[in-house]
Amino acid sequence: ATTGGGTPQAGGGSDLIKVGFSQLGAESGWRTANTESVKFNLTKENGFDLTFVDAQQKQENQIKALRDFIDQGVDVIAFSPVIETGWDEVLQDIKDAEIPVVLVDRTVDTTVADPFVTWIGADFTKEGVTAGEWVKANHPDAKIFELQGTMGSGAQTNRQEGFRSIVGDNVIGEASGNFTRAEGKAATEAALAAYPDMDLIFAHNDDMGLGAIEAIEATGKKPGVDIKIVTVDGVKDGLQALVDKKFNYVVECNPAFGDQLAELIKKVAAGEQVEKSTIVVDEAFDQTITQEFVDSRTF
Ligand code: GYE
Repeated sequence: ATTGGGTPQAGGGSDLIKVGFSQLGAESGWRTANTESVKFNLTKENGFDLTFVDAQQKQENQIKALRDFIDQGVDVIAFSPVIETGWDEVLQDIKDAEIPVVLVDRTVDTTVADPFVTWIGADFTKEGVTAGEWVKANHPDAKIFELQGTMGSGAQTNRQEGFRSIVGDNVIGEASGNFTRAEGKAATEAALAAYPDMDLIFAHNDDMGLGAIEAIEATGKKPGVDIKIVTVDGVKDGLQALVDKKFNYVVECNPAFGDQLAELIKKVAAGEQVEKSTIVVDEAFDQTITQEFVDSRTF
């Protein structure tokens, strides 16, 4: 409740902005850092009454959380959709309840008109292109295995599309590792057997690349040398692997945009005009980064 000039509002009793945030999970270092950044910025001191719910990478959990937010009559709903489709009904219900939606990180594909007020996240297609261009310039004959993120997520479909627009002809195999270290390892074990001549892995995130390192080392091969590894995210563990020369190239995807999110939510709650999208700016790193740089990384 933001209006009323200090008069207590029904149910709220304060001028804090009631925000329901549905996080999709805790699958990766990126996600953990993103959650920390959200919680660090959406505090009472900053004017927010945050309800945070982790969906454990299950869409049904997310839909339930969103319905609970409608029932609670929050001022703003923010959510990171685990996959792109399947939101039509709940988005329509949120719209009917006249609760503004701020889409965070991943994207939706829906038939609902104007399903969200604003979206903040990274340009996943560009991340894939950046990775592809590095491969094309440095390993033009690479035989690539693509370790995909959660199938049907914006981060997977768009990174794949961007990457393949540059080096699609070099991709000899693909499998999903669901953005987790354990599944990335398992998928790489299977790939090492199925595609013995693969010599480069493009992993859609650091965690799956870190799982791939374990699988490669278990066969006696050298990650970063016998099998090159290119990833996306640039969380501390990923950059450490780059300094250790087990990763070859990392395209950044910065998770620490909770401050920008807080500003957006404030404006949306106040009914102010906001940009339809906010792109979080990313860099890319190769093996020339220093240990000091990695040590100073905050996520
Ligand atoms: O790259 C990955 C996480 O949606 C950008 O999700 C996010 C991705 C991120 O699991 O590590």
